[in-house]
Amino acid sequence: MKLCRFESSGRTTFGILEGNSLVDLASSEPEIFSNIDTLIHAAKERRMSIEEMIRKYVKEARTISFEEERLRLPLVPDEVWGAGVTYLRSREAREVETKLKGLYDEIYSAERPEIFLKGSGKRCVGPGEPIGIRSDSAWTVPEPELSLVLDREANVIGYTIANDVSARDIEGQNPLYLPQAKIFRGCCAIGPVITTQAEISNPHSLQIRMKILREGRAVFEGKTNTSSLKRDISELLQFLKRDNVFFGCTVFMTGVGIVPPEDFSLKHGDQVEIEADKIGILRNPVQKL
Ligand code: DO4
Ligand code: MG
Repeated sequence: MKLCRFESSGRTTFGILEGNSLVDLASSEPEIFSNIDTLIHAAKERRMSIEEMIRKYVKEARTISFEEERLRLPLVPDEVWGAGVTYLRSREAREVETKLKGLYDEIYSAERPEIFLKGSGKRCVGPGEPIGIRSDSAWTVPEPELSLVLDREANVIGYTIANDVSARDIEGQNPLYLPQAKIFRGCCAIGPVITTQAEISNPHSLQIRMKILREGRAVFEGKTNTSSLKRDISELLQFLKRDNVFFGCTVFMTGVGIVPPEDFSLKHGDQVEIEADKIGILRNPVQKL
């Protein structure tokens, strides 16, 4: 199932995208279907799966026709975490940008993966909302990443796509600047939906695509497959979970495998489209801050 938040009659509601329809689950049981958190909680209390809960109430819910503009950030995560240098392409690109040669070669093969805090849902944007370029960055790129949606016990509830927008010049200057390269207004886009875990039997075989449009023309196109991930997703998750605490829902980005060439930077007015099999396309305009 594809969980989403969408605009209906002037308010944001929670439901599912089914074929060409948006089903407003909150219209049937507002307390259960207020958001993904309340749904997870209600399902646990009743010892039911999320899918079973939805099937139980879906017939009573109001349905409207799908329009992409209606989609909103599918969840407001308490925290967003990221894994880094999990694809060969990310390792190569980072080695080019850094002054500390060998740093990313080492992390790519080390037992412990790179894991960093990207921020909270308050800095995330949803479908159609602007992602940011820092005012002090001249080299910023989008990073399309398959991402896990986790509950309070760090169980995988579903999958979404996140755009880990990153300032490569700041990151390349000094690795200690990573939080500044990664955390700013509009630094993370998430969406268009959360596809429940049951629908994705193998997260290691999903095609990821990215297209960047400038004045309507594609100036970059790339693709990868999650089969090229250096590490198993469960291994990444084990490291994230170790002695950690999870509040509400967490989004965990699994790293980027598509990086535009070194002379490419996002510009104000660009449009970024990132796509994953079984999840859909997330489109965001770019804004220089
Ligand atoms: O070490 C820098 C960040 C790496 C990252 O974000 C990625 O590989 O996706
Ligand atoms: Mg990344």
